[in-house]
Amino acid sequence: MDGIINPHSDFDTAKQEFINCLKNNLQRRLAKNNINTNEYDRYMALAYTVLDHMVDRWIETDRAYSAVRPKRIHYISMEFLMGRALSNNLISLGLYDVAREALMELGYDLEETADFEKDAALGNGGLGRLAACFLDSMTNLGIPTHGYGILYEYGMMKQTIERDRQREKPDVWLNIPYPWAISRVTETTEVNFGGYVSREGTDTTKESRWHTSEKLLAEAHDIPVYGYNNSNVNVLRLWSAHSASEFNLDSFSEGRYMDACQAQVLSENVTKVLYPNDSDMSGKRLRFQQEYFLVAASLRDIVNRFYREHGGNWDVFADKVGIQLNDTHPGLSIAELMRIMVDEEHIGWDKAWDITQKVFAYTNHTVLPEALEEWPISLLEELLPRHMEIIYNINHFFMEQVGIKYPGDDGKKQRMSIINDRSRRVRIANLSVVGSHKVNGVAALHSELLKTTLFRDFAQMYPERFTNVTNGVTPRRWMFAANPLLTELIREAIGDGWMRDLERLRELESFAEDAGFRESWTRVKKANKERFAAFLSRDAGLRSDPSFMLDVQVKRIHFYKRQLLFLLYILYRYFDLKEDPSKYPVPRSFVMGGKASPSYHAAKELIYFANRVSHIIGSDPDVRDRMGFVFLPDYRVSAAEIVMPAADLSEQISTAGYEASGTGNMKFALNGALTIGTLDGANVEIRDCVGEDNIFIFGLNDTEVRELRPGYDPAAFAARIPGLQKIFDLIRGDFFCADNPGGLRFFADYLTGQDEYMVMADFESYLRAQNEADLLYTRPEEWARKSILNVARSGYFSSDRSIREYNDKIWGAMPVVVPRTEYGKGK
Ligand code: 26Q
Repeated sequence: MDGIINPHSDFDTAKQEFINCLKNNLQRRLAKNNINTNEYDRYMALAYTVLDHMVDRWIETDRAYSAVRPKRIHYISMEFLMGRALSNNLISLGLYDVAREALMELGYDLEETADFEKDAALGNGGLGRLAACFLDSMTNLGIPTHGYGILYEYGMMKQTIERDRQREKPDVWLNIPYPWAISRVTETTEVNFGGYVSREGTDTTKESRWHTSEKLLAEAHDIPVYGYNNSNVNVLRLWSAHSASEFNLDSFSEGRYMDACQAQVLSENVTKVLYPNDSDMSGKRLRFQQEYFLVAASLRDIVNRFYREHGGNWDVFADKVGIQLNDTHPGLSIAELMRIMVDEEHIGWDKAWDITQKVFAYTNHTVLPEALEEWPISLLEELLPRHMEIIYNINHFFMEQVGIKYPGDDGKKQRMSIINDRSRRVRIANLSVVGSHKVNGVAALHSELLKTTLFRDFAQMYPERFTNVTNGVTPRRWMFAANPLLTELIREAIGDGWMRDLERLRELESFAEDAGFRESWTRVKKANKERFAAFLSRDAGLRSDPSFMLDVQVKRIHFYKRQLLFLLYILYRYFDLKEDPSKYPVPRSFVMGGKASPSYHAAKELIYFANRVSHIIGSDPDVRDRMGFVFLPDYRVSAAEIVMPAADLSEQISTAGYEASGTGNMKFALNGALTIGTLDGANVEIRDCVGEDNIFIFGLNDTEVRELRPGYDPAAFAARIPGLQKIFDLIRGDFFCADNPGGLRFFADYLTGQDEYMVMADFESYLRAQNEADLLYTRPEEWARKSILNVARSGYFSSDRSIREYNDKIWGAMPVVVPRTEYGKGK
């Protein structure tokens, strides 16, 4: 094709070739001949140009995989929080510099052009972003991988702040064509619901026929994921729902045209919108349909590919197919694979069950019992009658095993049963544990807690099934793309070996002692704070002073994450400063950001509280040069990419025992922020890696939290801290909401009454840690030294390491090398 860069071109030739390709795309795909018209055309022409450079690698990968017929790993997830694609793809292709200079020659800025892209926000938060990082790492390790998810028409809702409250707006992200997905209309699969089951005889473990009553079509949309370290390309296949009614010709012959059209509309509802991560499952029938829709389409696709590659030889299925369940959301996969094998492939129950257990593995992301999925038996009977039978059978055989191992222990049976007899619901977590050969938590502490709390009985019965794989984040997005200045500085110091093996960041350690290097380090941080301040002003009309220490808490709003602790500290500091402006040695800019689930009332009130506090502090000239506080609206992947490189201090302050891992904590650390945090989730491992002198740890640990809980008296803790009483009085006296009497009283009452997440118990210790942070920041050289050591010692938190562990402990897949067909790697 015209303008494709010849891999042997030198930089200037490559640039000219890139410009030609861009102009060609502008003309032929967009029917424009002038790049100056508008940013949409510019962005699309650029995206098409990038795609033109990617397709050869994609095809070459397919060829290499087909030749090897390797074990393939399938990552099924209701969420993939991909964010933007353009810059990352340019980096993976080694064309970032070429593209930047090509655009520059045409008079445009690459960063600005890339800013036009909307985030693909097909996820709520940590779990969804982890899936995206994992696809990136699986590709970079050469593991033949397929991601499976849903192409929601509306992703994570947009958050605006109106009169200080969160308002949710639909995320209309497909109103312009999404260039990074290729629709594969020939890969459409059917998904069925409803009806009844028949068989010869009465044994439900035998081959049966499911007479379905409702048929949907799942259309495939493929998003390629490109390796940076290699030439591999793996695909994220997202399904969208469509009606199959055009096949129901009889309804037309009866003249029911409008009925058929209505069926069309109803079918498409299934993939209309991403559900928020609240734990109330009632009335979530559509969510259940989404989950089965993903499961059925993906399993069909996996089996089809297996047929193409291995015929119908089910003896090798478990050697060739691994399926990772991202939480219990795709847990119905276990029943679906059994159904396919028993009913369609004529494989007997026992052999089918053996294969199923070898294929599946399940990752748990929370110990909060209220977040466990339980679906009413009546819902399964109505929508998935055959699956309900299969689940009863799985449970029957499993209960037999439990009975053999623990004779007479009915409590055990009740707790471990897949069927909750009292609520008449199916426990998807128990199904997922029983149907998998491995179950993992996402950080060391979390995996231990799974074994002693949530899955205690299971861990006793099957100790070898439980394992840990600590989360990680992809350095391609979270360092190279998000923090080009730091990346360049590190390259100048230690070369680029670390960019393929993040543990080699350790080579930076000695530079912590180099005064000149520390100065450059601090300059980069300052520049990133300026970039953040510019973003904040452009995006939200808010101000943050880049000369202040930047202290950030960004994550979903949830009481266990304790945004209240942060907010209370901000208030405490504010009133202290009003009394004595010299009390704190360091001026600080506090940033809070995150979305509350639309039905999580208290979390939304917290956002209101934060915004009220932010206005009061922001409009007070007494403290203006000592502190600032803003609530960053619409926190999302692309905002994270700006704020994380800018942060000095990373707030990771959940009640110990509640945050499964956290991944923001890792992103901050890799970008040189110091962590102030509790011994929760992966914070424990961050402390182990960076060393306790280089992190501010405070608060109760998980054991102490458990021990303190009976008889916990938050008011007694509050009374110990002078200054807090005044804050509670002001809250109760409507100081922060004069126009809204009683509007914030809940928070004062909650903190001194229920305080479920023990904010008060940790407050004093948090104050001490915050003071330590101030003190250290008064010695910029020391701060920089610790910041450098944090980065140098955080290579462990690359998701490449996580994926290597998944492969060693769970999958056992062989990487496949794809021959290079690519273009030169930049300058
Ligand atoms: C369930 C049923 C119905 C509707 C929605 C949901 C649902 C959706 C999303 C429940 C939970 C989630 C998301 C959970 C999540 O993001 N957990 C986080 O996972 C991260 C990656 O492992 C961890 O780092 C975080 O600690 C954990 O909170």
